[in-house]
Amino acid sequence: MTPINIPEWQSLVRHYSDLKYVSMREQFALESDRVHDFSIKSGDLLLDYSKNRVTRETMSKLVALAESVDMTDWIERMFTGEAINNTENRAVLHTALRNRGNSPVMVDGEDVMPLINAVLKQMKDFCNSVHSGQWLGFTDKKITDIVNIGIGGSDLGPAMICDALEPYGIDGMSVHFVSNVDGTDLSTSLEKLNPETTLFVVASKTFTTQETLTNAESARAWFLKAGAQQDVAKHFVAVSTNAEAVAAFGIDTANMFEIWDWVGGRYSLWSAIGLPIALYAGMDNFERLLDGGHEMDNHFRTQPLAENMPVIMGLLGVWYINFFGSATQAIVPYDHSLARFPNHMQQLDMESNGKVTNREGQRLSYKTGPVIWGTPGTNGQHAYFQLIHQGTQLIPVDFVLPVNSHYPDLDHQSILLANGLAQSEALMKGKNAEEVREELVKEGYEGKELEGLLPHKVFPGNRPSNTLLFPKLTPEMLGQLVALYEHKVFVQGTIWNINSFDQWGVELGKQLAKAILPDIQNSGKVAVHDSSTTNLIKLIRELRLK
Ligand code: G6Q
Repeated sequence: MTPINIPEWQSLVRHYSDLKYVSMREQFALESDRVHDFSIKSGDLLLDYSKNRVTRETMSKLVALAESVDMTDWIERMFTGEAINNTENRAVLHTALRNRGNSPVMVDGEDVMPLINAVLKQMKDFCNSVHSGQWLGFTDKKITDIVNIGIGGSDLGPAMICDALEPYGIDGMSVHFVSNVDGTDLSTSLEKLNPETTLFVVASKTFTTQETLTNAESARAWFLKAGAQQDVAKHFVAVSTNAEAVAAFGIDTANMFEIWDWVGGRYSLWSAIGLPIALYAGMDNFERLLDGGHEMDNHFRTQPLAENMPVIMGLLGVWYINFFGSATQAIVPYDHSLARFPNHMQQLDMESNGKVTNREGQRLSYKTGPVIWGTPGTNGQHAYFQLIHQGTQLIPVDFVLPVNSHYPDLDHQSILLANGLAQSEALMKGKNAEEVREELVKEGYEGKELEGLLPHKVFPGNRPSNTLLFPKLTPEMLGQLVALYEHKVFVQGTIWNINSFDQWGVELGKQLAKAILPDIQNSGKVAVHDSSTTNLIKLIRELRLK
């Protein structure tokens, strides 16, 4: 299936040529109910998508496109455990991990809910024993520091959530994330820690990832400078699908938390990969996160496409990427604790939809996933917002705005919110030449000086954004937000007819480094590479101090 050939896509092509010069500013002036028509609520979460380059006709054409690719059917196929990850012949069931209704979800004739519930129970018991002090370190001291060793999907999601749940952190418990094989990451984390009170969670779905195993081995060597071999069991637990490799590493499989091949790495924070979250913020709060994810799942599965938040966000993205030619999408949370939210979204989206081949294996002739990036507001305003306002590229922005702060004593929230709203308003409206002239005259400019400055102060406007507004960043809300973006990515993958759930590009990186490692470590003949790589290997050998 090639979406660009279907009549609904072609109809959007024609519609785009009519609409590309329509100004949102004028639309707002003419349409008093624009906000009402272009917003969706799911629980306490509001999506205002009125500041987009769309009309009612655009939205109905986009929804018709979603219908033409059988979106509702695809959603159901995912939720019911069909092997929609066709290149790996796997189901895609992150939604089952947060299926709080506990209705059966079948994979190959087996209901996976009992498996999921058993691991949740294991996590709960483990967290209780760590928090109550029943589980003690080798010198009978309470655990105070959790170190998660993992990378990619086994790091970014839980790290982002732990940052965001900082106000919910259990007293006396700290969490650290070590992912990079650069020794700096592990060394600087361990520097501050006491082996007697540190618990390592080695998180790897495959338990073969070079970076994670290297860091885990070095962490164990660090631990063994203080403790003995038999003490390792009290300080190392694992999360994996691979019990054999966990045992071979020396971790007691009784202290292993199972995940399954139908959980993709970047979708795994809801599984035992979320153990550091539960250890840091408590199992209750981890379950509240699952509740939020489940609420968004219910919305996604039951709402009509035209009132379905992930569907609408996904379609708007397609509109900009494939019709306006946008290459990137900014996600800007106006909440400092969401600093790593754009990073997680970057992996989620770019690893899922960074594809050039359709489900049937044919090369695509249209664009797929955008570059996802962003940092918290207001910091971004003093950096890259210049390009979003006045640059030559169209960059849609998602503004993520919690109304209330977890730190209300400092009366900063109104300023923060005012900034977020001001940016989206300015991007939409821009500032035309007359307005700039009026301003400059008021400031005392005239003549040549005024005319010279004027064009530089004009803002084209008509730059799209979504606003996601909610009362406060609770665990439930965080769950809703992450699930919203997960489903948005799936919606786009479905429109583009790609498999959003494999990641051969990541696998390639894992293979390539292993092939070059012997050339870096050994002094013998360098294997055959391109001349640039061979020369760089030789230089590295010369420059290395040991
Ligand atoms: C995620 C990717 C990738 C993966 C890491 C870590 O979807 O597959 O980021 O999570 O490569 O893999 P392991 O968990 O197997 O160590």
